[in-house]
Amino acid sequence: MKIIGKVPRVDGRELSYRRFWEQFMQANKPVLLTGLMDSWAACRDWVLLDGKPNLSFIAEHFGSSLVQVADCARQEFTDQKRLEMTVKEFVEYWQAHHQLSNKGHKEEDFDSSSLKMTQHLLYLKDWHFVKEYPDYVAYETPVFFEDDWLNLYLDETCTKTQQEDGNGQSDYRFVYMGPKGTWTPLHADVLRSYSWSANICGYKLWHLLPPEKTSLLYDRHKKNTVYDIYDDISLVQFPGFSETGWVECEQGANEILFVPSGWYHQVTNLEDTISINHNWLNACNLRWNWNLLLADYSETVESIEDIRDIAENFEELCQRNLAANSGMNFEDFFKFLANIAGHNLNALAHNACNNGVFPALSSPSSLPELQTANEIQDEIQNEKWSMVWPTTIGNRMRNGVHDKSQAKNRSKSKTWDDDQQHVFNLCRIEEILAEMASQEYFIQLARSQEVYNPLPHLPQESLGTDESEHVGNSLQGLKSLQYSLDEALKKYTRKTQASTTEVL
Ligand SMILES: O=C(O)CCC(=O)C(=O)O
Repeated sequence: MKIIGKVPRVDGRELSYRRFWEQFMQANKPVLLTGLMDSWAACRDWVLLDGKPNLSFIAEHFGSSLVQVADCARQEFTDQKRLEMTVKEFVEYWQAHHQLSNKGHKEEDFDSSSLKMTQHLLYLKDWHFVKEYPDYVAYETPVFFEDDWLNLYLDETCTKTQQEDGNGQSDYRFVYMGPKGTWTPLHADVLRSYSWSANICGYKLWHLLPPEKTSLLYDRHKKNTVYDIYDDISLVQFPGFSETGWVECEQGANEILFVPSGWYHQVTNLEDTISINHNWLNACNLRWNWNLLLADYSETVESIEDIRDIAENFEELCQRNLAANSGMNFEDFFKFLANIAGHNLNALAHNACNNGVFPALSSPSSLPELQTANEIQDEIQNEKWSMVWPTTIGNRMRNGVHDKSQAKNRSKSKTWDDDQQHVFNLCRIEEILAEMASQEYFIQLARSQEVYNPLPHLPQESLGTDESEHVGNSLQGLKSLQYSLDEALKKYTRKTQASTTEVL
């Protein structure tokens, strides 16, 4: 395997949010951050003095949790075979595994229970620890990873019933733990999200491939990617693999790896290891998510093209398959965007009140009036707000270019003032909404006049009357939201341009 570079190691205490944003998050490059975990309870409670996992603590406090465990010795389709067990059972397996390794036995020698039997190598994965133990604050998300729309949205919308029924993902915050030798096969992250992975104890070896090289991983039928990069890969089956060049990362305890969108990676625990990881989306990688959905959608349509004429509702069937295969369909994505857009509009209004720029709204008691998108939109359109928009950044915001004079001295906090960040977010959301509105799925939904209103509070009057006779609620929602964003952005840009002219 050819190694073409190492992931840079940066002291997180010396890194500004702005530099992280520019050099890693927006640039989509990996980085290993140190010095950010000193105060975490997990680093204190889950680790023994010799740096090994404190398995007794884990079994005693969290033993009854039911978790997913991957058997690293068994492939099942494109992943490892999954089992379900309690944390207590997993810890028992791990302790027995230690005994075997210490005695120099081979696993085949041991067969007293099914779990301790031959050639199992078990790795606890995807444990929704924060959801399960909200009162035990094991760690704090570092500021660099706080702009997380995915978990924000799921925390707000995923009901307890959905969680209990196992319908949909409850959140994307996980704990992983496993003995030396456990590993995760080659993959790019779900929804093409970013991930961060923090080692509480142990040691991981990562190999990462830049996204522009992804095509080299596919088999000759362009269907599947390589499963295990350390295998003896057949060049007949995977003709591009020999040309791959990998970025390597050796991650020790108390180090956090930022994994950018679309980078395929394979991970091996070189020691007994516990880690915490989150997947997340924001304005910088939203496009990755949308492009993946579009690609997966095309694939779905192609795969069932032969039943198009006999299917009762072909488009709906495609969307159902898309949700099952990709974890999200167009409607889910739309609801997600609408929710986040609402947050950003709401925050713009909120900040303006708090800044006291607009005294009539500065008393906290007036804030609840601004809680619906409709009300916010009315406010945003009001001339009174012309004083609100920040004065330093103009159209450059649309390209995500920072004003170099901003936030020089704020090493820990976010770079932009919040309003600039919100406008940037809204620009990115708007671009994608415009593309969504042209998708057959939304057009068809609109024509079918189905009662579907993901955003009952969105303004309806912004639509042309002719059009609104023909379209259903879904498209109305989409258009209304786009209209709100357009107005907000126009206002922002107008004011910014005016003040730039004044300065000149
Ligand atoms: O730690 C592992 O085994 C896998 C983690 C991973 O793939 C990720 O955080 O994206």
